[in-house]
Amino acid sequence: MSELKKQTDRAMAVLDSFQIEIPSWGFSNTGTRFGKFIQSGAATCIAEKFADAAEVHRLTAATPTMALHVLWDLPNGLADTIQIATLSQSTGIRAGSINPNLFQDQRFKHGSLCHASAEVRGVATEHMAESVRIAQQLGCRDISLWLPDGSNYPGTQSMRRRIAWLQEALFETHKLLAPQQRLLIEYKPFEPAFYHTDIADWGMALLLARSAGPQARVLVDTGHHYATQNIEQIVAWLLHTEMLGGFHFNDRRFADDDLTLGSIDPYQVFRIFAEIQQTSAAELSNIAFMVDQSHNLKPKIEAMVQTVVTAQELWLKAAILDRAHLAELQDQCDLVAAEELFRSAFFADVKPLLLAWREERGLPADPLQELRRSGYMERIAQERSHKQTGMGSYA
Ligand code: PSV
Ligand code: MN
Repeated sequence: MSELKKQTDRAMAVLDSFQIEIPSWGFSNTGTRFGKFIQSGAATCIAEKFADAAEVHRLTAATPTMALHVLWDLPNGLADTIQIATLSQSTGIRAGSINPNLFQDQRFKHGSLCHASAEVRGVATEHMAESVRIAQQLGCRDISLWLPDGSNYPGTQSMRRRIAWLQEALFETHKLLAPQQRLLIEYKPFEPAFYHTDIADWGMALLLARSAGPQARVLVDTGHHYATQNIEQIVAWLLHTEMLGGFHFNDRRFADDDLTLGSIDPYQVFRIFAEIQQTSAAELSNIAFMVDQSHNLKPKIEAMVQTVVTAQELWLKAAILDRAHLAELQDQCDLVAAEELFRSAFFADVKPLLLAWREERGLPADPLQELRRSGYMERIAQERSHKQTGMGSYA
């Protein structure tokens, strides 16, 4: 078999198995804290979110699941799972991770699972339980928790007592998981609180996951780090300790900017992917790849397709890295040769391989161009423009 044929076959398998979950909130009108720009084609209901997700999957064949946020997508909780299951059937898009929402209820102003009041902690813990029930009803593996709790001013909260409350709540939630389910714990060092957040970094998330129980793992959102932090090293540690549950991908320059994956620093995504690809296929299936972006300025579906295609390209670049050769060069401490080998995979043009895969799988050669050609965006803009009610202003 020729080298080229071998490489192409391998690329086919790599792309076949690469799937990335897209978020329901990436299709509706969202904004910055200064305001919203309303898009006439933005999804206005859960049915439209499923339709848009199906369009992304039709074009890329890489997004069979959509993450759901409980209060945004299932405002009536468990009762809404019937509608979700029907939409899932009709669109072919499965419900993905279930995201509890502990940041909208007025009672959570000073915290949810970490609130000083046992009564409020109880309300939050019950929301976690409802999220587990929703996930069970929909056959979803992951309950993906991001905790907005924290404080803005030194001395106003006991960080220490809050650790214990949080451990207890996560332990209680973990008890409810079915055997194949997981609790993913996402960390973030800022926002909405700015003095301390209760799960500020991967170390805290790891310790909390450990104390919650064996089905808890850490979720890495690439936008949730201090500037210059070495995210691939965090990934290496989490892989090594078998505690990596998944990712929320997005790009940033400053904070949690929600920019398109790879738009600012594609090399960082490559480095993360290269780290992940050193794991076994079994371990890989335990890592949930998800996008956490909601585009305020770019057209939403275009931005999502652009994201997925970029992820596929970078994943493929990481896959063609000659790992065995790299290991030899590392052992020899041949710095320049090792770095060049690493960089050459990043700079390789994988577009022909992606194109070959798309042709073989009967997919559009250029998903973005096909999206424009299909007229989908014009159609939804026409159908939905009169339904856009979102307020544009901040205050
Ligand atoms: C918080 O910034 C976060 O990353 C969490 O994952 C939330 O669920 C999501 O964003 C909401 O947009
Ligand atoms: Mn996130």
